[in-house]
Amino acid sequence: ILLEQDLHNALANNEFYLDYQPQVNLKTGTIESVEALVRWRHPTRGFVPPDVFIPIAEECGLIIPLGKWILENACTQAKIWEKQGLPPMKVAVNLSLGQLFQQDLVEMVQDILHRTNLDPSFLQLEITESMTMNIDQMTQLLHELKALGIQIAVDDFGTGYSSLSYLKEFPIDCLKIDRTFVRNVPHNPNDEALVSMIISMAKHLRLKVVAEGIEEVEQLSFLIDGGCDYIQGYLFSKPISPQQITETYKDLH
Ligand code: G
Ligand code: G
Ligand code: MN
Ligand code: NA
Repeated sequence: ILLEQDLHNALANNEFYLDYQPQVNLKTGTIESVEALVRWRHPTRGFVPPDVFIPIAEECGLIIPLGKWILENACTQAKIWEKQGLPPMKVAVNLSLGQLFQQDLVEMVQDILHRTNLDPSFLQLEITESMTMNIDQMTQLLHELKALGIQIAVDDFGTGYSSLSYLKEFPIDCLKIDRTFVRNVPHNPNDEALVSMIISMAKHLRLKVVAEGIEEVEQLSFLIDGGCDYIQGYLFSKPISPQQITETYKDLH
C-alpha cells in the first residue's frame, strides 16, 4: 500500500529513469538495438526493482501513464542518439499486460512516434507469452501496431504456457529466448536441445532470434555455433545509462 502511494508521486517527481542494455549482432559484432529498462530511485527506500513495482503499477492502473512515459522517453532518447551521430540503433520497449487493454494504445504509439519524429522501424515493442489475451484480439492489435511500421518481439520465449500456434497468427519479427534456458548451456543437454530447437524454429519461421542473459564465454560459443543472431547479457554489457551508451558507441561506425 505504501509503495502504491509512492508510485503515484514518483512520476510527477521524476523518480523514474531508463537504462539501456545493448543487443549484439553475432555476425557483425555491432549493436543494432538496445532494450530500455525502467528504474525507480525511491527518495527514502533507494532503488526499487521493476519486478517489484511493475506488478503494483499494473494493479493500481498507474501502468498506463508510466508505460506512456517509458515509451516517450525511449523514443526521445533514440532520436537523441541519432542526432549525436551514433550508428543506427533500434530501441526495444517492454509492454505490460495492462497496456494491451489500453483502448488508445495504437494511437498513443503513433502519436509518440510522430512527436519524437522517430522512424517507426527503429522501435521494437516486446510482449510476453504470459500476456493472456484472446488470440483474435491480440492478432488484431499486433497487426494494427505493425501497420505503424514498428517491430514486435516475443520476450521470455519458452516460459509461458501458451501453445505454439500463435506463432503463425501473430505478425512478429523476433523471438527472445528466455535466460533460464541459456543459463545452463552448454552443461545441461536438455537446455542445449531446447535452445537449439528454438533457434532452428525461429529461422524456419524467418524470425530474428535473441538469446538473453549471456554471462559466460561458453554460452556465447554454443550460440555462435548454433546460428543465433543476437545476444543480450552481462557478458557483453549490463543495462547502462544513455550517456554511457553515447560514450561507448559514438566512435563506432
Ligand atoms: O531490468 P530488470 O532485469 O530488473 O527487469 C526485471 C523485470 O522488469 C523484467 O521482467 C523486465 O521485463 C521488467 N521491466 C523492466 N523494464 C520494464 C519496462 O520498461 N516496462 C515493463 N513493462 N517491464 C519492464
Ligand atoms: O523480462 P526481460 O527479458 O525484459 O528482462 C530483462 C532483464 O534481464 C533486465 O532487467 C536485465 O537486468 C536482466 N538481465 C540482462 N542480462 C542479464 C544477464 O546476463 N544475467 C542476468 N541474470 N540478468 C540479466
Ligand atoms: Mn524484455
Ligand atoms: Na526475458
